[in-house]
Amino acid sequence: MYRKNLGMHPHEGTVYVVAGHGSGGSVSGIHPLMVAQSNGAGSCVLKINGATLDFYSVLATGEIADSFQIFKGPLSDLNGDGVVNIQDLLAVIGAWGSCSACIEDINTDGTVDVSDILLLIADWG
Ligand SMILES: [Ca+2]
Ligand SMILES: [Ca+2]
Repeated sequence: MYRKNLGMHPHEGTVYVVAGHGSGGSVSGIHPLMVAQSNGAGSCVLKINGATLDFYSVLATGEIADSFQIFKGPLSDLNGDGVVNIQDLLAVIGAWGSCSACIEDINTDGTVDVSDILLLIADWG
């Protein structure tokens, strides 16, 4: 699952996919933005279900060469289950106080406190 860095706003963050599946061939070098590359023939599949996007790089043999998942939901959904409920609230309470780069610090001000609970309550459900 891709979870963007803390401190980024809802419209920030990018995942790049270069989907150039062809008939294979030779490729030399790697683009600086690319973490990995594959020369195998195949296709890319996007499966979108509600707030979840699943990406699969499927080779011609049917083998899944790579995959990732993006969940686009409220930051208050700390466990990524698609709802903001008591489990997320308990996680905030459990991380109460000074907190550096933790997901419970919903407003990313360096402290888990009542401000984060108010944001969580606003996203409840
Ligand atoms: Ca949740
Ligand atoms: Ca906070």
